[in-house]
Amino acid sequence: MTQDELKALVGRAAVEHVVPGAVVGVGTGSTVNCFIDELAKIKDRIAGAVSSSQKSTERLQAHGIAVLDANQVDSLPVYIDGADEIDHGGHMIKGGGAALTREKIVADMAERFVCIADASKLVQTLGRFPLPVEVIPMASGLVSRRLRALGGQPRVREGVVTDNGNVILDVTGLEIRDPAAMESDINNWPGVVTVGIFARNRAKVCLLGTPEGVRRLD
Ligand code: ABF
Repeated sequence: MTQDELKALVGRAAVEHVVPGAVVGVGTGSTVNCFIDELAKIKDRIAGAVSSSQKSTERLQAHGIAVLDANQVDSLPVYIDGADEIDHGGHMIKGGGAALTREKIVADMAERFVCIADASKLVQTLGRFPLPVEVIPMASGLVSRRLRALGGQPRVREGVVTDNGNVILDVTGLEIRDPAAMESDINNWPGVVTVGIFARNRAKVCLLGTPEGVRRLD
């Protein structure tokens, strides 16, 4: 099976996790695009969606799915999104698409994060994928120095300004053995908006696309 077929497989499987009658949180990326296309088939059974990016919003609306402002929504039973890396505990690196801040907000609103990914995203230890950190531009030098002190090599992502007007540092060379500790440490540095470690908001369920079918990690 191709990687695209594996993404389509988990996109279909994710529909079973949508709660009928409720608003669903929708992430970003090519795997989520497959999910959105499947969600369209049951759009009459949901109350709408909260989206983590402009791209997903456009795709949802093109299917006739109502996209609600996050501030209009009090309860979100489930958030479905992809990842750049996921470990066996459901901790993830996200932000390859630069939407990490909105993704973390919607993930935090939701009771349950369902991660959908092809099996190549599963790792023993997070860190091979460069860790994205969204930073207020004035602090990029300061934050870069602190990331170097942790053993990482940060680089400003060229040509990218986030939806929030900030820059992204991509950090290579980190072995993230304690995702929760590193997430809260980096999050506390002045100038950091969001670090792309999702440990506090880790996936409760991960649906992994494999050639043998959907593998579920709880
Ligand atoms: C979002 O999209 C991001 O957090 C992650 O960077 C990316 C995964 O995209 P894809 O499904 O295209 O690999 O979920």
